[in-house]
Amino acid sequence: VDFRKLVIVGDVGSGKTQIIKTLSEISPFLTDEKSSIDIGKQYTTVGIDYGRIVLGENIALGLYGVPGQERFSFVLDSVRESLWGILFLVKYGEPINSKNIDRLVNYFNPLEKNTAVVVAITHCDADHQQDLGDFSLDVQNVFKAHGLDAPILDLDARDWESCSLLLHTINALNQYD
Ligand SMILES: Nc1nc2c(ncn2[C@@H]2O[C@H](COP(=O)(O)OP(=O)(O)OP(=O)(O)O)[C@@H](O)[C@H]2O)c(=O)[nH]1
Ligand SMILES: [Mg+2]
Repeated sequence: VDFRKLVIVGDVGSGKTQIIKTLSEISPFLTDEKSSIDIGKQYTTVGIDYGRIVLGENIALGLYGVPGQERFSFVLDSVRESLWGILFLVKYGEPINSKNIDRLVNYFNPLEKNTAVVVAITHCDADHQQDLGDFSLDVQNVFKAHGLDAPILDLDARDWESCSLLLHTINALNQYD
């Protein structure tokens, strides 16, 4: 069986754990714990969340959700290599954490390793002062500064179709490079 790895990174509360809950065909291994510091929600990922789906005959995809809080970033070392793709989640309505994006891009180095990168904007269902289109352009520019021309999609991490479309986008990137 061909086993591929998708790593899901991004801000606290952006929906990394939720995507795994939505997509995984096995009951996911989740590492949510009550956060000891105030991050605006009760539970946060402290290890690697894991889910798995079948992509095709003899192809399995492992979904790895890493913690959004930087203090847990040492766990990234176990999901750094041989990636099928990196999914960056950005939460609409919050200031873009470009420092964190920079840190992750430098860490995974997708340009050099030719790893597919897709960016998804979550929480688009809520209204915010900044127009969603403008927000997306700002996000795009953060990646462009790294020479990455990554597709940017709107995503509802709770919605299976929305998450599936995203996988198709990553699949397409892997076929045409
Ligand atoms: N309305 C809405 N809620 C969402 C969306 N994506 C995720 N959520 C919800 O936002 C909350 C936080 O999502 P999580 O998946 O726990 O966030 P996370 O990225 O894993 O956060 P950390 O593990 O703390 O880094 C959950 O209640 C999700 O169901 C979205 O697109 N729209
Ligand atoms: Mg989480």
